[in-house]
Amino acid sequence: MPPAPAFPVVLIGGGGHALVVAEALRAAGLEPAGFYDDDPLARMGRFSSAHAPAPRHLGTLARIDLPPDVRYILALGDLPLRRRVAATLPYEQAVSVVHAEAFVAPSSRRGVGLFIGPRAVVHTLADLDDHAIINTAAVVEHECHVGEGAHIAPGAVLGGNVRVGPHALVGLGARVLPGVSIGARCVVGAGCVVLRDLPDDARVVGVPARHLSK
Ligand code: JB2
Repeated sequence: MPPAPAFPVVLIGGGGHALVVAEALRAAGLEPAGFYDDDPLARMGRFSSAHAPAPRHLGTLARIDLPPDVRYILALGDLPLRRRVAATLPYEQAVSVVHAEAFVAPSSRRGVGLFIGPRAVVHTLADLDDHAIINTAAVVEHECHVGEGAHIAPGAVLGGNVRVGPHALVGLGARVLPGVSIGARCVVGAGCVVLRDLPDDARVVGVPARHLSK
């Protein structure tokens, strides 16, 4: 289990993704210090346990007021929203949350503000840019590059040397063959198998992947 950070961590978001991030924090022995969400009744408010009350609602996403000794993690799943909110927050206060049961190769390079979920694998010399999400049981094989704010969804697999552009989504259970490049902001549908490079903003579905018309 990684050592618990020595400062309070707040969650930016209070929905389903925030629940998963909060669970990973607890697995590392740290209680979330609160959450920001436009909805004060967001689901995070129900995340109590026998040992800890539910995290407190601290304010809306438009008014995030972080004291200098507090760290945050983006805990919103919506990629455009994450990007907008990240631009308003102090970079130096972002913290990564890595589930205690993830495998993260020591040789990998990791930016800040990452979420790496349970059973995820980040393999040899993989390179993760800031605020990427490597979700539950996703596999990022050797020497992959995952761009800023990109999301590798639960169960998705990137073969060796895959490149995923910034703010792209590789959907649930998708497969990307070794050496393939996925452009910025692409959306790869659930279960898709990507055999060839995708340009920026492509949206693909199916096996093998085919482009959706605009
Ligand atoms: O403009 C907004 C917005 N403003 C505040 N758009 C959206 N989509 N959400 C907004 N929110 C807040 O984000 C909502 O008040 C709500 O609390 C939260 C979204 O919660 P939800 O559970 O719908 O989604 P999520 O982003 O936490 O998780 C999604 O992405 C994850 C990666 C879900 O699809 C999860 O199933 C998924 N694992």
